[in-house]
Amino acid sequence: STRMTDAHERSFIMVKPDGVQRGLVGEIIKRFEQRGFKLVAMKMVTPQRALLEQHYEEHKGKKFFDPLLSYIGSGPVVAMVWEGLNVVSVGRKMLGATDPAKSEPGTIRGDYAIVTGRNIAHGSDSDKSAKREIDLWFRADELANWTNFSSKRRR
Ligand code: RTP
Ligand code: MG
Repeated sequence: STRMTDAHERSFIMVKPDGVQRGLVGEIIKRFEQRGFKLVAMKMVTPQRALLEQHYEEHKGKKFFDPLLSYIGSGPVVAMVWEGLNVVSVGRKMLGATDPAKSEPGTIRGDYAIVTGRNIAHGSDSDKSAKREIDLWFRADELANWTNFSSKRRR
């Protein structure tokens, strides 16, 4: 839901191949954990072209589409789902601007990247995109349910 009070809002966050190769997986996970978000799913996978065509369908026909798919499909990515209040918009702020030249220092791209074509990580740009992307990358039974965890702990 897009309500500002949805503590169970989810976002699809992906460490791209350059982020994986540069050893930034732990750093990115650490930032989301420390901010207070909960990890609900994670896997390392080299994505097939068909999946990437769907994932980036909004960019089909643009000049950077083919280079983008080659880049993301070039090696393993770490696909994750993070949960928490406003995780979509806060996650985008944590990533920084698409073009690292415009990303503020302190953001992931602002601290670790210099070019748009190698910008370390992806984050869903809306609640609707998040739901679509999570459905593309994960089966329902791959998502942890934190509500169940906390009720188990109380018992
Ligand atoms: P992302 O989807 O990966 O989180 O990035 P974003 O929302 O910040 O940017 P978006 O406009 O969705 O673009 C997706 C990815 O395509 C590559 N790109 N290259 N050469 C270019 O002009 C260009 N524009 C975009 C980037 O890797 C960007 O993250
Ligand atoms: Mg995008």
